[in-house]
Amino acid sequence: MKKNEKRSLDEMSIWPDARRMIEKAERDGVETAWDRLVQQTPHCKFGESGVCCRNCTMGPCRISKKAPRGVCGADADVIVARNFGRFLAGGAAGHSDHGRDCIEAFHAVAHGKTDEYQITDTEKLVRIAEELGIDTEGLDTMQVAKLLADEFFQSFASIRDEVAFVRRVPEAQRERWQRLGIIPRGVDREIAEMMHRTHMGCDNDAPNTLLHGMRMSLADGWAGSMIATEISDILFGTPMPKKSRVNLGVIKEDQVNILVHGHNPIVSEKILEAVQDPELIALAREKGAQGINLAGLCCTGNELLMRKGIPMAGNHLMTELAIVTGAVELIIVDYQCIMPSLVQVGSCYHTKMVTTADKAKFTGAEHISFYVEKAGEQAREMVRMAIERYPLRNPDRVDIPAEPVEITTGFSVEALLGALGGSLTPLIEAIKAGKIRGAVGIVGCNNPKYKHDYCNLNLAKELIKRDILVIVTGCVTTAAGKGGLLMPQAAEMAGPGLQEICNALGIPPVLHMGSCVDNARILHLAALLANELGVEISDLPLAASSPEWYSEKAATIGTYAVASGIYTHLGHPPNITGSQTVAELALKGLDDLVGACFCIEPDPFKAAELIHQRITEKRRGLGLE
Ligand code: SF4
Ligand code: MSK
Repeated sequence: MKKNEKRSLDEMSIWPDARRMIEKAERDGVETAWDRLVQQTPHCKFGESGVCCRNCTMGPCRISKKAPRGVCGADADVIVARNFGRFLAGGAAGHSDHGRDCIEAFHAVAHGKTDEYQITDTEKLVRIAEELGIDTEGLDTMQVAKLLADEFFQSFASIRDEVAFVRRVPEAQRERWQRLGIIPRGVDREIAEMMHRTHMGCDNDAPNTLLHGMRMSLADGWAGSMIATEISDILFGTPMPKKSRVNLGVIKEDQVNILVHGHNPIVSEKILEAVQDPELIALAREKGAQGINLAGLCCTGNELLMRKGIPMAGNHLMTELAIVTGAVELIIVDYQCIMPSLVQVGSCYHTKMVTTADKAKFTGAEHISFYVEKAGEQAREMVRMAIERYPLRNPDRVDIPAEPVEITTGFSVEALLGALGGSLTPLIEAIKAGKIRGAVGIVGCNNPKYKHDYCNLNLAKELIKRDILVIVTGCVTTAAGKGGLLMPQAAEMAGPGLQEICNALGIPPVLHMGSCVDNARILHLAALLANELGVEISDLPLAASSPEWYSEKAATIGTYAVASGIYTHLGHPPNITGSQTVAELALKGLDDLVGACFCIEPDPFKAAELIHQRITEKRRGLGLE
């Protein structure tokens, strides 16, 4: 894009609800991400290729042909690897700090410090505890929970040689990691070590920095994220298949609308309880509304959708547009992927934003420091705040642009096993018979540099046509849902083999497996399949993709997928193209080391072909072609 080049509406988003709200935003004088992208374009080439270093005050240094080394002597390889290492550290820290917050809440429940939350899935609690070597014989629920909370805390520290869930990884793969020196130890240790290595004068060997990038990302996938997922299931229930709805049409004109946004379900689960409080519903009626409507955005939305079937208003690029409907009273956020602009967009309407995490305050928003000990009272306070704002809504500025689309959600690993009759055998048989050629996890975000959801949706459609089962998480969920792919009837769009299996099991060809941290469910499923077949994950006909990614977390997810042996497609490269060494390692060299690498392809149809080829190679390797 050149500077000041504004794209047409059709080029901005594939969705009618988004386009109508972008037009309304323009009319209402509201600036959106698409406007700001124009202001920021063209982007700095040094930054884009990763060769700008700000790691010390002898610089900042920018590498070019004329100046191939920074003041300290670091070349493009070192600078790109360090920048990428820190980028990955941001992602690993985000997921893992979320995981830590979950352990703290779980610890508080186990130690009786709060009765605001309960252990909902005791069967899973005991199963996970036993899986991690805890002897549960004769212990009551809270005793098991205390031991499991301590065990999880250990995965963040430096005291162990490996994080707890490494035991899920196939033996041969663990040996490979051992040889490479990338078995993840404690999450905090790996992140701190990356910050240390990338300080001026430490790790000045790009491949060595990248190896640690993989180790740290593995700590995210197999510990920080996996722990977040497993604890959330234990506290709030393991997701099971259920129906819900998606798009801006889930916002209701005649109700008090509350949107929850961010990633961690600890706040939003209590908001869900509060909106069902009869006193608050009566108060909403007093104010003239028909009731209180709760809907989700991004991954907090995914958490509530998976477990409770709460409808999803939209993904990353829909967050500003949801407010532009003029019908949202309150947006309650926790952390990650929340555009700071939401405060300004809200101020153009009557929408108030409430922040709840002390580590994620937004200037201009109201802050409520959320404590698990008084979660219920605080949640009710927020819902009351939303109700009080309902009379401030201007009906003339309300436009809810779509009818909701039906979706099916809730495919945890446990739910999938349930649908398969309790074992992976039917899935493995279908893969062996070629009815399902393989599986691909399409994960991640939106990015206004792309036509919104064009790649997310078309890649999923193209893969299912080729009999490749698709699993979605994060913001791709909304794309797949709006495109009708999350319903069993979507089997009609799949190839004949996948269609037959979906029809037999009554499942859609695209399965919703959760939020960003729930990519750990995909890792777990891959490990179960590999263990069942006695191979490494890298031998399986699997791939991952993040077509429209934007965040540090998405890069870390991609890196732990690759390091775990899963070929990973990205729509565009991270900022590493300024180093041939780093780029070649990511796109090729890693294949020899960990059995998988990245591939870059902005066109979803070409990407489907690349993924298909890779899956065919893997099938051949297993003697299935
Ligand atoms: Fe420049 Fe080296 Fe300092 Fe980076 S660490 S800013 S390359 S002198
Ligand atoms: S919210 S990381 S935009 S998926 Fe998880 Fe969506 Fe990507 Fe954030």
